[in-house]
Amino acid sequence: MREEKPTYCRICEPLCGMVATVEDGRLVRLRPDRDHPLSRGFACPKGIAFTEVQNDPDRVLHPQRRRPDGTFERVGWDAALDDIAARLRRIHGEDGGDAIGWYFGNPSAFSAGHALAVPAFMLALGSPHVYSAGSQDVNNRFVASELLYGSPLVVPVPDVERAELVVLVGANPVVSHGSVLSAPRLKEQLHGVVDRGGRVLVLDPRRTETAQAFEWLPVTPDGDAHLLLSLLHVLFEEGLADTAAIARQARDGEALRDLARPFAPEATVEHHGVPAGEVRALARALATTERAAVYGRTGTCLGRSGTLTTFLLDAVNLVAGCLDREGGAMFGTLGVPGERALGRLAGRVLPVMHDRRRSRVGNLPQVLGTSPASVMAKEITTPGPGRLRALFVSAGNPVLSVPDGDELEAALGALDLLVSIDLYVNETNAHADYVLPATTMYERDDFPLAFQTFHTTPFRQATTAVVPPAGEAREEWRVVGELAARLWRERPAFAALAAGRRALGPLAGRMHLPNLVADGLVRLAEGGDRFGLRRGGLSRRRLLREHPHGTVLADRLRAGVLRAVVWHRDRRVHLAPPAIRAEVARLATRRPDPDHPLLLIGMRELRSENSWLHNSPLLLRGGRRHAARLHPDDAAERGIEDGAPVRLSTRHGAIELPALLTDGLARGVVAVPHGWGHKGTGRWRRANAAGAGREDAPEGRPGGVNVNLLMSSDPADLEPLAGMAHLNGVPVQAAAVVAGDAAASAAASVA
Ligand SMILES: Nc1nc2c(c(=O)[nH]1)N[C@H]1C(S)=C(S)[C@@H](COP(=O)(O)OP(=O)(O)OC[C@H]3O[C@@H](n4cnc5c(=O)[nH]c(N)nc54)[C@H](O)[C@@H]3O)O[C@H]1N2
Ligand SMILES: Nc1nc2c(c(=O)[nH]1)N[C@H]1C(S)=C(S)[C@@H](COP(=O)(O)OP(=O)(O)OC[C@H]3O[C@@H](n4cnc5c(=O)[nH]c(N)nc54)[C@H](O)[C@@H]3O)O[C@H]1N2
Ligand code: SF4
Ligand SMILES: [Mo]
Repeated sequence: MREEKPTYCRICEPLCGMVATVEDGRLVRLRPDRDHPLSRGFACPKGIAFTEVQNDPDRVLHPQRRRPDGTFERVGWDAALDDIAARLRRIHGEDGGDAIGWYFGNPSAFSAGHALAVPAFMLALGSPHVYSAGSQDVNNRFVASELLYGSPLVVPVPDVERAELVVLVGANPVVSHGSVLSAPRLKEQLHGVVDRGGRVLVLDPRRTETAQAFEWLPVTPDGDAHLLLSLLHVLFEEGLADTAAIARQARDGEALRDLARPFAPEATVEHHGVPAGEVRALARALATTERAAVYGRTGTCLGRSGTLTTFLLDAVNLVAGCLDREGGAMFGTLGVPGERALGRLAGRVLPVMHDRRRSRVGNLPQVLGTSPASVMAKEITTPGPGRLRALFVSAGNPVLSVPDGDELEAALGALDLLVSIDLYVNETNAHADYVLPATTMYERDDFPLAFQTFHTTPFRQATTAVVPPAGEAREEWRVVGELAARLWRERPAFAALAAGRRALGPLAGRMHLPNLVADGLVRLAEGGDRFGLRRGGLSRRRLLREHPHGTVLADRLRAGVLRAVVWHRDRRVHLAPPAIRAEVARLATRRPDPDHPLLLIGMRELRSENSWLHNSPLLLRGGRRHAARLHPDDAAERGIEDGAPVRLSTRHGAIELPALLTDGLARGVVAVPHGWGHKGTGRWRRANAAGAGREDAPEGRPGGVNVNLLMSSDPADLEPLAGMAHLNGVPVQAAAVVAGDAAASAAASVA
């Protein structure tokens, strides 16, 4: 039987509508959904290629247990879970919950069940060892929000569809499709700004795909904090600040002005490289354009001052009069009655607020209940109470995604238990005692819980599984539930769960907790039926039945909601908290590194998703290779030739990969994509072989190299407020690899 089922893609944040063709229970094709109100027939190559992930012969379909010789053998679910639980009980008995940890990777955010179950499990365990991709991505955004608005979850999104000026700082939406904002067809919307006579300005060290389509203002990596302070300086000192907005929306405007005073654009140009005249012109444009929005993403998160930088992005929006205004930086709301009060209550009872706990190693603050993943290796290897002995990794590949993967890989060997839930054997769980097979996004009911307030057009869509789980794949929340039920003697919360399951009997197996949560949210939120109080309103079931392609709740975001969303008691944005003042002071301690005169930045590729789509033939077409982008003049000075191997070294490590010379970079900048380095430990056969490059190119490493071997996991090198890894603007040296050295240094980069 052949069926077409509307659903949505969950690889990245626009959540594009998809139509899945299913034949006899097997996914045979994915095509963009023309009837999706927002994506309207758009999908990118990754989304289309997902059929190949779904049906990949390299997928893990049955629980795998490590044999003493390091290979895996198939075991039954019950045997696996019983043994894992027994070993957890032993570790818990010896060292308590504090010895058990969990790292959840990026795809977990796209699964309602996963995102709910893992934090709940770890909360019940009481363990501080909770880690996520967030400390390599976005945790600084949450801390900045808490400082500004009192809530980590209040995050502005740019109202691109009504803006006349959009300033993109360290974001490349033409490739990334937007992040911490959900808007399919974002590229088209940006073109719309220009078509209306407006401007889109891209502040980036690389002339990215987005910069090529719009106006490019090259910036020096990690200079954004200085640049934004200079914008504030000009806004205040030239009398351009929107004093009415500051008086209405904020407190401490004067203190912010004092903070920005020493940062005249002429004094900061050495840090950001943007001529002072252009900084002044940009400040004036922001102040005089009615509808303007400044937006930043990973390029502003992964430097040395990510929290400060993100804080300043919002501060510039506010001071220029663009915050909570149509066409500016706006706030999405759920529309749940008593949203602010409920949020504040949740903030009080759940350990989500900033700095409720600190890491044992490095004394770094937790963000949304998670510690910096950069210290995970040392948490395993540093003896003493609270040492991490058992680790779960779900939907993550930290050996490739966090600083110093070699250190982490070695540390994993010192664990008493490593369990992974994944689609594949990757570079991380290759070292696991158990690899448990996860369902793909098309094998589960779902609702994008984490992204509801990031839609630039208020929107709801839910989906049911379009195909049954392949093999013995299971959803993460069910695995977590099975474990919790087996650990009922260990923690009261688990005992309650186990008792509940027993009381419900066979009914328990049919209860779908994530669907119940999604239903509750849909019904209480804007457009919902409020459990019968609002006739014709939405429930999850009605959403599925009557709006299988999703439904737009309102044409646009509402302006003037700030007082309703800010959690601070005074309902104002706080513009100069002590933590931010300290971060501004810390800028003065920055020193150039003369031994490593270039600056390394990251970049994303259209046909990759971090580390995990390199096994798809469609996405590897055309002989893709992993390469370091260098400016021709920087290369010439060092005798580096296009296509020839280059050795990059930092204070922390060295790698070798082919050079790709391009003048689409600011001078002094080197750009390398992350997520490569498939060196054969993982079981994805094509990924291991990929990345060797063009037929005629000199040897690159098959599978590319792990750029994060160049990054520091030293707690002293992490950003102090959010524990962010320093992955952009890293001082680096580049050298041509001399023939004959090649073999030796290639060995070095593998070691
Ligand atoms: N195709 C594709 N899409 C993806 C992903 C993928 O791997 N592939 N990953 C997804 C994920 S997990 C995320 S978090 C999002 C990220 O979404 P984005 O942040 O939009 O994606 P990036 O391409 O990393 O863009 C960051 C930009 O910052 C620039 N940059 C680097 N350092 C600096 C700096 O110091 N200052 C400034 N101003 N700019 C700097 C880089 O050159 C780059 O262009 O993308 C998501 N979408
Ligand atoms: N140098 C540098 N490093 C970076 C970045 C950078 O810009 N520069 N970006 C950082 C960012 S933004 C991110 S988000 C991280 C990503 O870092 P991680 O989240 O640690 O790693 P991913 O490569 O996204 O790996 C995701 C894993 O999840 C699996 N998976 C996919 N779908 C599912 C599912 O539904 N269930 C389960 N259980 N597993 C699934 C995949 O098979 C894969 O093994 O990398 C970070 N690292
Ligand atoms: S842009 Fe992201 S959500 Fe849309 S189809 Fe591509 S991978 Fe899927
Ligand atoms: Mo990310």
